Amino acid sequence: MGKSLTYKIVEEHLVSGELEPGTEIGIRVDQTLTQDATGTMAYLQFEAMGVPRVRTKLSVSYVDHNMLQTGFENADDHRFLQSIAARYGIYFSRPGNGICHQVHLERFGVPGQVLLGSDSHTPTSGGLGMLAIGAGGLDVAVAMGGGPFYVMAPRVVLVRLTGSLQPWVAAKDIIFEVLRRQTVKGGLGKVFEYGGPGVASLSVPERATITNMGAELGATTSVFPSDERTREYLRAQRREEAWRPLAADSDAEYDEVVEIDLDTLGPLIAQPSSPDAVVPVGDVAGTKVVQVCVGSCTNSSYHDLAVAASVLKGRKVHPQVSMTVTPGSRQVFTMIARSGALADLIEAGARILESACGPCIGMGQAPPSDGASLRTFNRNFPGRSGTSNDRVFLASPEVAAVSALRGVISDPREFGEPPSIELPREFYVDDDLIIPPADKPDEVEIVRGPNIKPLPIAEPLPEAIRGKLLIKVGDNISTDTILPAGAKILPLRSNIPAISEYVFAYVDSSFPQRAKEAGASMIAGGANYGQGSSREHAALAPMYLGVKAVFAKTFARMHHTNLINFGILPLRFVDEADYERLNPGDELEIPNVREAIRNGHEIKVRNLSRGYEFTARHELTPRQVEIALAGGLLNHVRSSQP
Ligand code: MIC
Ligand code: SF4
Repeated sequence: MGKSLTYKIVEEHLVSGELEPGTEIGIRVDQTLTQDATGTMAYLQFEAMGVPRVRTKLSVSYVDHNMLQTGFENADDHRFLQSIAARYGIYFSRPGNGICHQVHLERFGVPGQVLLGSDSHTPTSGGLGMLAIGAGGLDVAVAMGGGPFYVMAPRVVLVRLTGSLQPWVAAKDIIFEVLRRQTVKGGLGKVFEYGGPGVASLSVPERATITNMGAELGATTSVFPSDERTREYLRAQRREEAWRPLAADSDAEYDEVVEIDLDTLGPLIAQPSSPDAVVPVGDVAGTKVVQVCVGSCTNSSYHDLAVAASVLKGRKVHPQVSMTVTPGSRQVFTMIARSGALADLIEAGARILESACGPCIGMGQAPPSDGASLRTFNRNFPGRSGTSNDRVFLASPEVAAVSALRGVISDPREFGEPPSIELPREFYVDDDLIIPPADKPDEVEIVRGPNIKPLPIAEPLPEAIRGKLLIKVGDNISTDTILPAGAKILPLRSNIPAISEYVFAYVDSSFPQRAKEAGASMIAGGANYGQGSSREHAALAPMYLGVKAVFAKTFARMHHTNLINFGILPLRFVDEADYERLNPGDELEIPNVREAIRNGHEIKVRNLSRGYEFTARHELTPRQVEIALAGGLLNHVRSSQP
């Protein structure tokens, strides 16, 4: 039987376990990336491990999220990150150089290598044939120290593309179609591997849009073959030597096959407030929009911005619409400036933002009350834009640009001739904003501002856990709900005591206070609890507030790992009726929990307030049981050091 591309790359990197779906494997990591909002913690953790220099082939630290400098915090963090990078052998991509995923694709991604990044959209580099996986900062810190990355051996889904994209239909519509069919829960434990004759028609930036937004499936990652298009892209980046051809065997077998005929695919749109609430654009055409944003790591390539510019050229953005455009990198910014596309955007009335995440993470440009916003981004979880009760639609740059002119959501096929964009044969290459590590690392002083507080560490798991159930939430709760981002909260990412005041801020602002009063507490959630971002703060801050266990119907992959890494037990309801029976305020007890998690997967939980017992289940691997017993990964790593 032939092999999938995914398994070929995994096999080349396998250091422990067997390729049996659902069992844990350890893989060697070639490259890591961090961004500033997760990076400060990741580097504090790396420092705590006492490793003198990164042991990867390449590690890059980006600054792209916390860009607004409304106080000293973000600027201080940037200096800390720059000094840490110089000291420990890490490349530092300065603020202004671009969004981590876009820059990594352009300048560092290597087909066939494994990339681990402390950001859920790390799979962007899967567009180049990398196995690129998002994880919590602590897992990335361990990988920087030379440790393997542990993950469940995935099931592999072939997304077989036939035909070619029709005018006005974009790569974004392909991933929307996958999301429409598979939903935000459908990707758990799976890698989405793209193949079929339609692949050759897609450029690397288009492929990267698809693998980027594959994160919204909850998938482990997504990957494209490395072919002549990949070679062409790397050549344009003056990195052809990084190319190697990679593909699945022609007789490869897959766990599942999804067929998409590009000839029949039309423009799609995700409605508020979930990336899988996908319908044809025509279904919501005519809906008034007051904001249109083009950018984010999903759609900020030269191609994306050139498409928007060519639609807007010689026309004006609708007077009721505020339109922003964000180039994904300095490379893209320079290229649209040189090609004239930037002038077309400015003349049309678009507001040009610096190369960063910006509105995607609520760093400015929160939409007005009751106004719909249309964005080319990847996520529209409730409140993520920075406005509560927001109404955010997600769509391609084509749909966004046409809608910005008309002031209402529009099917671009009614607009006329589609833009025809040729990718330049050579991209603008200038790595001056990427600072290599210091030649004399011992002389580098780490700069620590007052916002950088020491890492809180959990206690080893006690013999029994007892605590109050503080909150019960529904299905698909994202980490944006557990610990929101945005311009006000993000600057506190390196200060856990301060950021913990915002846990569940938009759904129950009394949570932090009640958690502190309770001393020990628990949380109950529905299916796919903790979807979305990799932010380990959504585990760290609850841990700091005394949360000991989270019960849920199912967990999203990264959050499940983050909870274990920070000493909180993730437990699944065996019988979903037990979710219904629990009430906030109930006093719960897990007796003999240390013994119970060692001896099996079933855990008895007592509801002391209402006098009944129910069974929950843990899905920790034997290695994770040891981590949980130690009170988290840092304790575990330390206790296993000689
Ligand atoms: C996001 O898109 O939600 C983020 C902000 O990039 C996060 C990381 C973070 O919370 O810092 C992610 O995707 O992992
Ligand atoms: Fe940044 Fe948005 Fe991409 Fe996250 S999804 S890395 S916030 S651009």
